[in-house]
Amino acid sequence: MSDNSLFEPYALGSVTLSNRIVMAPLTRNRAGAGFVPGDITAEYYAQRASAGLIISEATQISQQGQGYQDTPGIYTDAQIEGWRKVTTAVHEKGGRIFLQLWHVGRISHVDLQPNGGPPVAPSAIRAETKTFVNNGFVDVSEPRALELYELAGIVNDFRQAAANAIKAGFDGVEVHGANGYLLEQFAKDGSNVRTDAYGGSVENRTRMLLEVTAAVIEEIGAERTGVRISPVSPANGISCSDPQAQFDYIVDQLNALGIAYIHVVEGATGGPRDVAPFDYGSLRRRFSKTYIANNGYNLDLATSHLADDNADLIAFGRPFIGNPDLVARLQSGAPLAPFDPATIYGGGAAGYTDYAPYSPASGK
Ligand code: 8OZ
Repeated sequence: MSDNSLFEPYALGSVTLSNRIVMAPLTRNRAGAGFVPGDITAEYYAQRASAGLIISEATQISQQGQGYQDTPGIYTDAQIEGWRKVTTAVHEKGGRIFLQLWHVGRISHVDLQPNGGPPVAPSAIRAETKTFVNNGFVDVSEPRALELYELAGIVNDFRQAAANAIKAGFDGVEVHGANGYLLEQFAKDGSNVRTDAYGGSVENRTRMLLEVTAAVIEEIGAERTGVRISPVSPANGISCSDPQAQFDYIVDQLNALGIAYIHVVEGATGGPRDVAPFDYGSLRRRFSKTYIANNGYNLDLATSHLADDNADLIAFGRPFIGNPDLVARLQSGAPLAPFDPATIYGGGAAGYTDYAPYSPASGK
């Protein structure tokens, strides 16, 4: 197995990763009061620090950007201090960690919004999906369309959040441009019917993502900035009539901005990889730096995609929930442990920090 490049180091921007396995962002809803990550979250990520790179759970850049209960933020001093414990714990174990910056847009609920107001979106179109709030899954609230004058403030929230992430000790940030959240709501025409400079053409629909990315780069540098996209995923009730044209353009522009990586959810997020035709090779060829591939990978698929040069790094999501030592298990051929679906979202240590590394004695 030593000839498998999955287990070899890799230079990502200015950081060296000990292998090509990335822990994908996973929402776990365990932040404490004030949406501050606690000691248990530091323990959870430190347990998984053998990943070449950890990308944190999606983290809201403002209260307006929150869409689910008990997700962490990166806009208060207490949140920065909470995250500093996480980055310190991961670095002490030799790991690397980026923070995923998140604005949910319309995927939210009035109970989470400032003054109980409506969530914001490019257009006032409610998504056919649910959010997790008040300890249960409920329909998302009807959003209001953002006024043109409000957009610069959101760009600035991303910029400030990126600065805060570096202050908290992160190695970089990933802009969440995927899975039906705000930046993808702008990019895909099923959720954007604006008639100003942020809607209509492929170029206009991409404007918000590019302004956010440029602001983050200005703040922390392109070598510490990545962007996650999900060209054909229907996650969170999103749709796009022309994903190949839209995402070829997005990736050309991101390439011109010089970011460290694109992180591509191939297919339906957490679902079938072949949900719709799409040429990921086109994105790969258009982007000169690192391509992180995600969604439904196992050891064989990861190995073959690296050997065929379809990707530089492979991100695993759900397998990291039950396998803190996923890298060692993949390398040794040990079986993977299942995870309990009932404890993914919310709760305490159970189903969070109590998954054990592989034990040859028990075979689990
Ligand atoms: C599952 C539950 C809540 C949020 C994503 C941030 O899909 C998420 C998410 C996933 O990117």
